[in-house]
Amino acid sequence: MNRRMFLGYGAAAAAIAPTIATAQTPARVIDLTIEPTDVELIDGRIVFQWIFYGDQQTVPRPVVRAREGELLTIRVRNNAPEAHAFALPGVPGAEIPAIPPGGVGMATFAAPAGGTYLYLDPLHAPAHRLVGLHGVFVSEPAGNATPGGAATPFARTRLTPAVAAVFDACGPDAAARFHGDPWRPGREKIWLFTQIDPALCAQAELRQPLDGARVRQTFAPRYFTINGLSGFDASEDAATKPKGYVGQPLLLRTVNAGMATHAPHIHGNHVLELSGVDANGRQIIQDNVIERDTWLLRALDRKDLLLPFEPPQDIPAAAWPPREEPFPLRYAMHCHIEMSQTAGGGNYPQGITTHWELLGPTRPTQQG
Ligand SMILES: [Cu+2]
Repeated sequence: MNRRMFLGYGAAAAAIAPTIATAQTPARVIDLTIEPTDVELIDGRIVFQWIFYGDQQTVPRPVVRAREGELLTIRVRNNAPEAHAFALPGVPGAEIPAIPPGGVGMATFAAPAGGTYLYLDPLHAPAHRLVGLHGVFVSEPAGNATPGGAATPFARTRLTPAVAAVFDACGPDAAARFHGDPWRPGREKIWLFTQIDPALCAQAELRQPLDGARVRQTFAPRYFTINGLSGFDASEDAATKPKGYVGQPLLLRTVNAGMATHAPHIHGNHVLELSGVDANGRQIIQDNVIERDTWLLRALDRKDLLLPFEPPQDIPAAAWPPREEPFPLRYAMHCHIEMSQTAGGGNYPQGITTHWELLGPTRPTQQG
């Protein structure tokens, strides 16, 4: 396929294409730019990072969205003074091996099965992605309904009976396990976790050679971020904090771009673990869905979970809805790997933490 045939500009984080691409449809072009950037951390410290920017070069780490099967050309401009690369692990053909300083690289591929993916710079792995070059890619599924007719974030051909049953259990039926609305596409939050080692960032800024094996041994994270933020900044970030009424299930797309393991832990509701990845980065849809209050996110893990927005199970039915505690009820999410709660080696709780909010016991549609 001649890549130079594909003309036209797309926006990163753009709306979903209205049609599924065919061989006759030109690829939609998504532009990303790699820029050296100074980033201010939660305690005021400035570190050097490389960042992928999207549309107009203003949006850092843009969420790239596509429709399953859609033909895409990712076009990456490298504005840094050293070579970079691009990859979407688990997606065949989604790779640009090397982009020279000032150069542009392209890869054309079909958007993968519905689900959550991580794009990154694979050079000197894990060095370049740990200095900041990573972001989330979301594929919206084609033909995603369960046999019972419920929408899901996964390809219908990959759905397992267990995951289909979760989405079939969300709905207006009085007997539904998660009584309320069905899950709706777009009702989601992305939680992109990573870690920052200022010493590694300084090496990158000074253009010292980065050796992946050595970085793996010496990486000493001192800052921990969710969607690029830490502590108070993350806990009040609208793009990070799930909000809704009882009966409004929400998808959590959780991704670990770093090297340290995380164990996100959530109060108020259990989450249902729907998907993960195998050792080669290929998507796994769970065939046994487990309710969790804590889930494991190893390096490069991608897990989709459903936050059901049900009445908290610890509250007896006779005491629900609460009469003395006013809504919204706020619940914490914090990582159970304790170092990730700190910043700069000890500043607690300025690491990976956020909140979610239960706005009320019934949805506004029911309140008339
Ligand atoms: Cu806790």
